[in-house]
Amino acid sequence: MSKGKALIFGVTGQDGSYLAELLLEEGYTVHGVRRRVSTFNTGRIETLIQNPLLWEKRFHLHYGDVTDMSSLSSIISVVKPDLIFNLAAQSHVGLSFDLPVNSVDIAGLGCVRILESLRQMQKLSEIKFYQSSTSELFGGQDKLPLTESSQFNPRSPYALGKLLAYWNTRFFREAYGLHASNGILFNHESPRRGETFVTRKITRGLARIVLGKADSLMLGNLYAQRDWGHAKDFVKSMYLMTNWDFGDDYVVATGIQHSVKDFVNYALDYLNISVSWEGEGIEERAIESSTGKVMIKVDPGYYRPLEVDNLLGNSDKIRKRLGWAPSYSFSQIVEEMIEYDLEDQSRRN
Ligand code: NAP
Ligand code: G4F
Repeated sequence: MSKGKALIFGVTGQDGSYLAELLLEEGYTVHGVRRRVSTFNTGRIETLIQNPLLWEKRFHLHYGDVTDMSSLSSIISVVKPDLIFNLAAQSHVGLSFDLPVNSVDIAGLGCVRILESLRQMQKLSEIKFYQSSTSELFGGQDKLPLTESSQFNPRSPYALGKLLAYWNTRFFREAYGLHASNGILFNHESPRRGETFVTRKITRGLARIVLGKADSLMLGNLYAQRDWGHAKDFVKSMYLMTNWDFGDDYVVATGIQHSVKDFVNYALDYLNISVSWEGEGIEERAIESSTGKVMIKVDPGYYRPLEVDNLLGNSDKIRKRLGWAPSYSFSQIVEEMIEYDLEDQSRRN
């Protein structure tokens, strides 16, 4: 028997796909919202669609968009969910500087539209709501490590949109008694990470170089520091939040920090590639020791108008109260992503 119905906005993304798998394992019927686009966007949930025991039995998809309130009301009234997870966003921080209105609309007003649809439909007492908030809210300016009470200092249109969603989620909890939680998620990665985020760009780019499909890899700020975990661990935290007695806000982080350059060096070591780093700033590059070729270069085109230099989280609250803990180490994440990209790239022409 189904444990209940979960509705996921952003089901086609990295986290949405892992969350759908987790909820199905936990016994839920899962409904996901996908956008109508001109290319396939269901690659990450293809195994669920192809599974005859799940597809349109315990796993369903609906066309919708968080910028279109009428689609949200109609999906919610058809599905009648017990749990709603809002993971929908234009989630690329760098791109949000070029698409500020769209990024704020999806990340910020998207959450307002979902919760306002629930309020108008008088569904607030029947539903538990989860919002994917972000460590980008902190902007890397406060004392580290960052906790639920650290100061917010958003430094991108993406973070500005997420700030609205964060406060709107709290507002619905406090004003209307909704069981609503914010996961203040630090960076999390996996082989399903979008190809333009830095970790996947590195593992995919190096795999292509190893296979002779590319000569070099161009990166931006090598010295940004992030607290990187695995997406599979992070989606567990979302489920735990909706299962607790009341909604609340939680930092979700590993508590371990690495720079972009550390990530590159770790990946190179794993691939047995020896390089020497030379130059500084936009002249910095990694030269392959055996060939003398430039393998990695800095391209200032990837610099952002405002950077978040330093993110490190303290997740004591969720660890103590909900028993959450990361299970993947940094090295396991890098290795899994490299192995995936080596195999994936060798399959492609
Ligand atoms: P992702 O791979 O970029 O997935 C984003 C999802 O949102 C995709 O399913 C995307 O659909 C969907 N989406 C975009 N615009 C939409 C719209 N207008 N209406 C409905 N759906 C829309 O991101 P992720 O890494 O899985 O992250 C999930 C959420 O957590 C995001 O909100 C992100 O901002 C937040 N977050 C992520 C991290 C991280 O490190 N991964 C950390 C903190 C917070 P398409 O597939 O059609 O594009
Ligand atoms: O991988 P990134 O693009 O992730 P970023 O900006 O930290 O954002 C991710 O994590 C947030 C949580 O903290 C999420 F809310 C957000 O949705 C997203 O999932 O960049 C990481 C760092 C940045 O400092 C960036 O400037 O890597 C630096 N970087 C250096 N070279 C690069 C590159 N980033 C990208 N995307 N591409 C580069 O070539």
